[in-house]
Amino acid sequence: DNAREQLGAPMQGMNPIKQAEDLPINSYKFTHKSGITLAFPSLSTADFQFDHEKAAIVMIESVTEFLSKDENAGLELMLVDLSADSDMLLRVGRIAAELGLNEKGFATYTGDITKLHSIGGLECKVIANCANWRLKAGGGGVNMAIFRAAGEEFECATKERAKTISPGDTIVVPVPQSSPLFKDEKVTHVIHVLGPNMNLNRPHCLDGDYVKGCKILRTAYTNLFDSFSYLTK
Ligand code: AR6
Repeated sequence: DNAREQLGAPMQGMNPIKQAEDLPINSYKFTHKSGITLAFPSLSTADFQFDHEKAAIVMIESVTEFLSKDENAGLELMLVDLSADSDMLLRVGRIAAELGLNEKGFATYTGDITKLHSIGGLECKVIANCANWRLKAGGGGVNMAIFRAAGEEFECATKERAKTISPGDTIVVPVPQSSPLFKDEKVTHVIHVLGPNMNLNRPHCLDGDYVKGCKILRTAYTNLFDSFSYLTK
């Protein structure tokens, strides 16, 4: 609960609105001001090899549903990816712009999710991680970057919470105040999420079953956004 209090009321400078000329070409700024932002990567679309078109639709539907609920007023969701050429950023950015989601609290951002404050000048207190089922450090992608940036104390904090995670589930871990992720990046919570896996070389492979896959992806996004919302209450 202490950790929840850290989120508290919106802080000044929290809204990641940037000047138009600073924005990477495929970033869309929030067009309303509020305060508390979840930064999240596109679940399952790199190492887990999920189809991008299907993933974009599920993400947009989940984002739309979340932002339409009164109880989530003032909360913002920001999709982050490393490269301005990211296929998912471009797809999702395009659909979001068409649907006017940027006025409702959705944005995309190009950059490293572990350096949003030090490099991006943003303050996203909650970030999401594309975890593996053993909640282990390393592996690659966002998981490796977050565990590396957060240090040993965060690895211990994760282990204390849970040993494994099931597809579609989330595990919320408060970031220890001694962690560089807390000190340098102002991140107070990491939400581990396990998305659906279509990679034959990884556990829980769905072997191309996109009926199950889309259902699990939908559940993963819903659980992620609900965990974020819960933290802010
Ligand atoms: N900052 C922002 N976005 C990133 C970063 C970063 N530092 N690194 C990668 N991305 P992935 P998955 C983007 O592979 O497909 C791991 O090995 C990336 O471009 O991290 O769910 C775990 O241990 C892509 O758009 O997640 C799991 O076993 C998105 O993040 C497995 O990968 C997700 O890519 C999970 O695979």
